[in-house]
Amino acid sequence: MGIPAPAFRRLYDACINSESLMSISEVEIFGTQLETARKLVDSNLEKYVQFDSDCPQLLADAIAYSLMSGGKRLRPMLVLAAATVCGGSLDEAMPAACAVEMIHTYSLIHDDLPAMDDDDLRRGQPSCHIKFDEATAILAGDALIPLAFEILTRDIRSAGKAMQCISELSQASGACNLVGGQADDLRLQNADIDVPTLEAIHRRKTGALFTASLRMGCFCAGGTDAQLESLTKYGQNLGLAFQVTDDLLDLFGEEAKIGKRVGKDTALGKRTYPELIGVEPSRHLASELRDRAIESMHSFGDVAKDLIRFANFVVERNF
Ligand code: GRG
Repeated sequence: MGIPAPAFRRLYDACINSESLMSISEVEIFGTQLETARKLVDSNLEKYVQFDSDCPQLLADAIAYSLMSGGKRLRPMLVLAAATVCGGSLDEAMPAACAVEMIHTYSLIHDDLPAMDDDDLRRGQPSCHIKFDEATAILAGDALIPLAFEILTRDIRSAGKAMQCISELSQASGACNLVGGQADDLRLQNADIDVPTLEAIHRRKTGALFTASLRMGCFCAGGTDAQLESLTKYGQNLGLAFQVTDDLLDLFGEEAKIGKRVGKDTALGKRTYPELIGVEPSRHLASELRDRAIESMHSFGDVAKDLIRFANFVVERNF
């Protein structure tokens, strides 16, 4: 093995430092796949942010700054992996992979704004409104939303599949999911909430985009209803496992590794799983949700290996 690329290095550290369910060779394989997929997604995203001269340079720079600033590309990877397990190609799923990353990036830009979570650091770099200014950051986020739907409309070759993806992504990012989850997250800061309320926030704020990524991959590949149902279950459990892990990282993570401020949730009065149910029960819950996600992959057989590795990675990551 050569010198590991940064994301691979961090994955490798994460797995050998913990009681990993992945063997070292599995980590090596998955790490290489992660890097390869990330580069492929990045090169496609890069093409989508070449605007013509009607787009003001400052706006184009802010969009490219946030989109190309080294995200893990987990949602695009889910799109591509779901398409693969359903027998489709990476090419036909790539527009959906890029579109979901654009929606995710817009949500991060807006989430970092002073009116929301007021964060000055994102992906290890100054947040968009710190690097540029608040108005430019709002507009950069705004511009990513129609761009995502433009790509789905134009670049998914079958009109039927394009419609399925547009419907899926618009629902997952709308008032009853991403935006609604965010609204409740802000509204309920410092409130005395219970576990079902916390779960409902995360299901909408985080889980919906994970699930939509998998479902879009399935649509692009022309998957069956049974495949769609299994991928949906996987996404719902994985989305929550991701969030419980994120809460633990907010407590125990290292700023340099996770690329954002540690302890921010508590400082903002946000309720987290460790706070509501305790640290060890949170770790246990994350593993249980991961196991449930993996269980729904069994019907796919060997071809679902990547999604199983992915689920292990989500709860074992340290970034
Ligand atoms: C502004 C409508 C709107 C929504 C914002 C995304 C979001 C909702 C809030 C971000 C705060 C947060 C910590 C959410 C929990 C999970 C999450 C989305 C983490 C970031 O996703 P990663 O780890 O990020 O995939 P990268 O940088 O790797 O893309």
